[in-house]
Amino acid sequence: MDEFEAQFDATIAADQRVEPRDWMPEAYRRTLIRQIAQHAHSEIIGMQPEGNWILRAPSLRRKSILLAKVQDEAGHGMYLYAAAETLGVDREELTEKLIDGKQKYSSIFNYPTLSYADIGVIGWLVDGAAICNQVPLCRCSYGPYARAMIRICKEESFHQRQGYELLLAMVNGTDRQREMVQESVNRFWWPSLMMFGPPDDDSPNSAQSMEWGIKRHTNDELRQRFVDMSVPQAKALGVTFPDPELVWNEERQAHDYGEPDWDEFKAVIAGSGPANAQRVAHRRRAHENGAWVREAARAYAEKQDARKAVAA
Ligand code: BYC
Repeated sequence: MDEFEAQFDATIAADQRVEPRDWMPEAYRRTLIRQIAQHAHSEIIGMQPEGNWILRAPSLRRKSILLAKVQDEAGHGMYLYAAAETLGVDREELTEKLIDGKQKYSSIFNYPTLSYADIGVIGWLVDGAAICNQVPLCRCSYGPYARAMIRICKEESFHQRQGYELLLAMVNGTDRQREMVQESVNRFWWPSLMMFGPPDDDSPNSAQSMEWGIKRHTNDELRQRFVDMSVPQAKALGVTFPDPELVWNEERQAHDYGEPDWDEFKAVIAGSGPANAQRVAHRRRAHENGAWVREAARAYAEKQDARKAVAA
């Protein structure tokens, strides 16, 4: 075992990729399963708040953009479940854990979408935060996760642009449309900052995940990057963030900003957010309604196997 462990340590030290065939410490495998499963669940649950507006999109153009985006999120979930399966877990098992409330998904999707401006703000801020967090994951030490992230990040960039483009159209519209954008930004700013996870001194997993090359930056580093990136974009849109402490710090060459409400964050990830129960119940219903598809696929695969066995 020592020889295997030395090989694993050398792979990490040389910044090379660990592949499914390689030996890996059990805790490394468990951490990856936890993070990749949560990430996959987030993509799938993340379809709900935006899917809520597909039938009410204001034009055919907006509807086709939104449909494409929501379908992309389903695809991201599939790449990620496939990456998790290379670690020896089954997609079915992960889905069961999600709908039984035993595995988490991103806090952000427990907030409701109340207006069409939310579609733009989710694209701009939520996908923007996702890109900040996920681009470094393209260099994650586990090969299948890193490769899935490359494709996901390309699509997330399109998602972010479509959100910003929608907001540009709205802020160049009527006063009422500008108010809708500002109202939505007010609701989504703090939850977007929470997407990066708890502050570094309250993040139990960061140090080990960074040692293993799973995470490349701390939660606070990425949150800071996101704040600095978003401020000029808000200025260009003519909106403000609901944070009186947000100010440029010349010495740090970065923005100072206020503290998110970490009690709210803890309540949301513990299942008491505004939409947790609804999100999980909807996912459970969709899973149950899809049972016949899984049964049919299994029956078809069995029939194919039986035919092959007869032919052999
Ligand atoms: N929400 O030690 P920490 C998307 C949990 S999808 C819920 O810092 P870690 C998109 C954390 O899991 C966005 N839980 O953890 C889709 C841990 O609990 P457990 C999803 C959170 O793992 C559709 C505990 O708090 N992105 O972009 O080192 C439409 C302590 O935290 C959250 C990903 O999943 C949270 N926000 O760091 C549009 C990215 N934050 O597991 C967009 C991949 C923390 O010990 N994941 N927790 O019970 C990551 O990069 C890391 O897992 C995190 C957390 C930075 C999120």
